[in-house]
Amino acid sequence: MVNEIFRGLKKTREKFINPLLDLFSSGKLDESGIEKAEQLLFSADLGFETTERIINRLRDGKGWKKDDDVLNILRGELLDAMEKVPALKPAEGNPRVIVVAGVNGVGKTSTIGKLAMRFQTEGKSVLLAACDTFRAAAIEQLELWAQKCGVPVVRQQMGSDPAAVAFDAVSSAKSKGIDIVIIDTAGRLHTKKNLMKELEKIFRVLSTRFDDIGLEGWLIIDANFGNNSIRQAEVFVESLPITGMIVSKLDSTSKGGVIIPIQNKLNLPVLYVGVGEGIDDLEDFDHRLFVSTLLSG
Ligand SMILES: Nc1nc2c(ncn2[C@@H]2O[C@H](COP(=O)(O)OP(=O)(O)O)[C@@H](O)[C@H]2O)c(=O)[nH]1
Ligand SMILES: [Mg+2]
Repeated sequence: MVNEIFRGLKKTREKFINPLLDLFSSGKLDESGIEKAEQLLFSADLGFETTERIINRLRDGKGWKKDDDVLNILRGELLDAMEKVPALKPAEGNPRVIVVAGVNGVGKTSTIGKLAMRFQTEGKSVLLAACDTFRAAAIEQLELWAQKCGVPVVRQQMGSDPAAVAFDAVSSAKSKGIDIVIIDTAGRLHTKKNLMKELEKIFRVLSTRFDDIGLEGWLIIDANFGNNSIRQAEVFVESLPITGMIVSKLDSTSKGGVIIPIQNKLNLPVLYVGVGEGIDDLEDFDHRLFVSTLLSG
């Protein structure tokens, strides 16, 4: 079976692992070869620490290395880096309430549609909350995804208080016995400070008004931003109780390696990856599968 993460990582593999293997199969690993390897690793956005460790290991062996040796070194270092990251502990309580955050355009609303579909196929009932009240189009876009999945949406007028919409949504989910509420949020307001205040308020209102829900914050990160996404993500993680991340658009970038420094720098797990624009284009993130796919040339 061809797994979808394979398709998602196609561009990253083409740009990074194939040239790397070409480099080593061509013969001697001299200093200029090592420099080229270093550039390739940097260009895949694996992050400074992991790149340096791999380069040091390649230097250690001195001279020529076979493809297999290089692959083993890469595999070992990449797995090591990923295994340091803690797994998600889903919050206890009912319903499970997932606040989805991230900058404008990263794929929050689409990912929510994909998650709604997935949770339903896992036998859970789902309700969506349209808390990006900054743009009318955002509410309509969420409604379209909800229709595709056949799940209810709680919404108010454009410009209404997102925390009030979130409160209504959780109240409605409780009265209907719904398992999971997914909250869509704005990625852009007049200022970044306003955005963080708005998101903080959603968490604050939900956690003070409902003491029995399982409240989580998931951050969506666009893989296309590469290493620049890390600073962006830190702003959210510093202000909000983020517990897990989803990396979107793995299919449209050669920077898929960025998942490694994203997890390490933020010390948070990547839960799923987006591999396309369709409703089924969301894959569980399994770090072993990720590494073996990345290195399968
Ligand atoms: N190729 C690709 N495009 C995606 C993926 N996820 C979202 N998109 C696209 O990214 C754009 C912005 O998505 P949207 O969900 O509106 O982002 P939001 O502003 O964060 O809510 C849309 O055109 C989506 O179709 C993905 O995994 N792969
Ligand atoms: Mg949106």
